[in-house]
Amino acid sequence: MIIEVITIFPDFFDSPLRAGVLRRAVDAGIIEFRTVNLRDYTSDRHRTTDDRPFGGGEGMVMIPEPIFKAVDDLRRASPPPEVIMLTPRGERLDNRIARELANKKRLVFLCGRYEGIDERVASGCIDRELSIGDYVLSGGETAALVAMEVITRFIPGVLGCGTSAENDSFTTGLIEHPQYTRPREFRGMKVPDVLLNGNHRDIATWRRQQSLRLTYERRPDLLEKAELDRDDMEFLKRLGYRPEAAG
Ligand code: 6GU
Repeated sequence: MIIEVITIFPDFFDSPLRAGVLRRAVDAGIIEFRTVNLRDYTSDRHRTTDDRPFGGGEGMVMIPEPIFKAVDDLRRASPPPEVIMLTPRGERLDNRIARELANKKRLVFLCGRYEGIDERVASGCIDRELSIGDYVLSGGETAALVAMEVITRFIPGVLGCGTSAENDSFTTGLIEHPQYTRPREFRGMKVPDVLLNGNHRDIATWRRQQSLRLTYERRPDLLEKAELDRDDMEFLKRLGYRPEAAG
């Protein structure tokens, strides 16, 4: 997959791409990443990318011309990319969308500044608007990084053997069970016995129940969509879960 990011802060992406899952995906040749400096598509001496809003008001608005030029340029590629603008008013990014985007050959992310982008960009230039949550970032760059990481995790071969984003919390529909490692006792806090006795069925049952318990306590909304069997339901009922009343 080729990911191109249109931004006025290309340096922003340097260090995040030198670590973790994104770096591994780049090193393995699974993704190719390029930044596109929006200022390279400006046509005035000052390399202007924004201007004052018509109608007045606070803040500056990104002008359409450099954005259209940059996107036109990137759309000439084959296959043509899906062009996504990061903005708090977009559709909320989740695992379903990440999985869908992980199948694309090319993505272009357009990072806007929060104060605004000329509306003609949304109506005439891009394919889709995405948000990463109900809060405001001053620019789309951090959101683009989040999107890139989430999407990359769903590309086959990116996560190590045996692990995959398909087993993670929210993909299975439940919060993950707690994990422990050495030492067996730390500052008086002990690792649960069940994890130490080597009975794999007991361990699996314990983990499933811990997942259910954590999800019930912290994200009961997730239980409505999770795949639950009879044992799960019985366990949840003992905790006080009442399906009809949930939400
Ligand atoms: Cl995608 N952009 C900005 N600027 N703020 C956000 C966001 C995106 N998602 C949540 N807040």
